[in-house]
Amino acid sequence: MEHHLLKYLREEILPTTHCPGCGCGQVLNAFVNAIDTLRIDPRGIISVTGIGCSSWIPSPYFKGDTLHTTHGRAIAFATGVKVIRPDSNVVVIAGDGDLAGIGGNHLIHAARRNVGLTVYLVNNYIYGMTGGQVSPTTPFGVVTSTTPYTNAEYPLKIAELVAAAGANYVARWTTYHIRKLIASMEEALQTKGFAFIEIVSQCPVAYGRRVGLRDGVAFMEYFKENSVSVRKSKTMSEEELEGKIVVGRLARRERVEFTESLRKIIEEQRTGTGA
Ligand SMILES: Cc1ncc(C[n+]2csc(CCOP(=O)(O)OP(=O)(O)O)c2C)c(N)n1
Repeated sequence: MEHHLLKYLREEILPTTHCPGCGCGQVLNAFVNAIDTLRIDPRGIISVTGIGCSSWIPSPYFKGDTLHTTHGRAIAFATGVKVIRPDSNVVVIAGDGDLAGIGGNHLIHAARRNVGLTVYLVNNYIYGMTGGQVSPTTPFGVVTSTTPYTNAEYPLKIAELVAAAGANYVARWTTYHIRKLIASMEEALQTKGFAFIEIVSQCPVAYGRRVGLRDGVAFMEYFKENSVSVRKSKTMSEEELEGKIVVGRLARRERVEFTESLRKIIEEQRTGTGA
């Protein structure tokens, strides 16, 4: 990390607990880069996390207020924070197990309501922290600790699902596309309404070793070779897209943000001008 960005971190507790080659450090680096470029005061950011390795990205390292909640419930807590503190930047960072698995229902409905949250879902295809169990984004046919004879389930296209649910901003990038990811994180932070980025990331320890990708470099090569842009994907058949990672922006809308609508209704009722 560039030296001037260390001011956003609690240096006294570095290095982080993440394993060598893990993508969580890249995501943290991209996050503070985006904040630095936008000149956002970290004291105005409230990060909310669930449970998992990726939930440790902001908590405890990022020097802002952090709410480290229970597994799967980050978005529910974050919605409460946004309702009470509508002017703060509420950022959720958590894993695919947390946000798409146990917390999947909260994710869909926060997108539908268009709650003003910035959500970075770190998709490492696995439950990393607990040792590599299958998750809703694990590819079909892969061996995990809970699918020793290969995974019989198809993975969820989580970014497409969030876009279909109605979020104002949706994108997908990998940790290989670090500059595009930073720019996208900036767009998400500036979005009024629900902003979501699926960040495809690497877990060499709990996932990679089972699929022949043993370190961070192997993952970078894999992400580079297997990503296709949203634009190109539109010219490809479903068979051609099999195993590909579609990267880019998937949605951008201007629907009214949830807590804004809520405050408007409250104000109308208070002044007797509402329905
Ligand atoms: C209610 C509940 N169920 C299960 C767990 C155990 N648990 C801790 S982290 C985790 C999954 C982590 O995977 P993910 O959310 O994808 O994050 P990662 O560690 O891969 O970044 C699980 C199942 C828990 N802490 N609480």
